Amino acid sequence: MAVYPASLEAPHDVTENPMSATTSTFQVTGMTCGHCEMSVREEVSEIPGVQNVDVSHETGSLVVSSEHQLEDAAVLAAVTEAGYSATRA
Ligand SMILES: [Cu+2]
Repeated sequence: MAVYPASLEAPHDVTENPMSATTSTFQVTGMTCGHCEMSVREEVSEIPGVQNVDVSHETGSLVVSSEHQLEDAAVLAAVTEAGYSATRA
């Protein structure tokens, strides 16, 4: 499990439903077009357990659906790998 600084709000607005995928939302900075979205989607899709990636360069939102709770660090690292930076939304 990831450890969060005490100064941050609890990171989960995750809907815990055992019958459906877990969804995590992140805020990505630096994306300017559809190609940026594609880069982020490709990298994040490679994380084991990821089922769906929704990303918008207009809002900077990144919504990751997965079969189990992902490590935030894995998603943030994938976004960094794509060339952008993200924070947990
Ligand atoms: Cu772009």
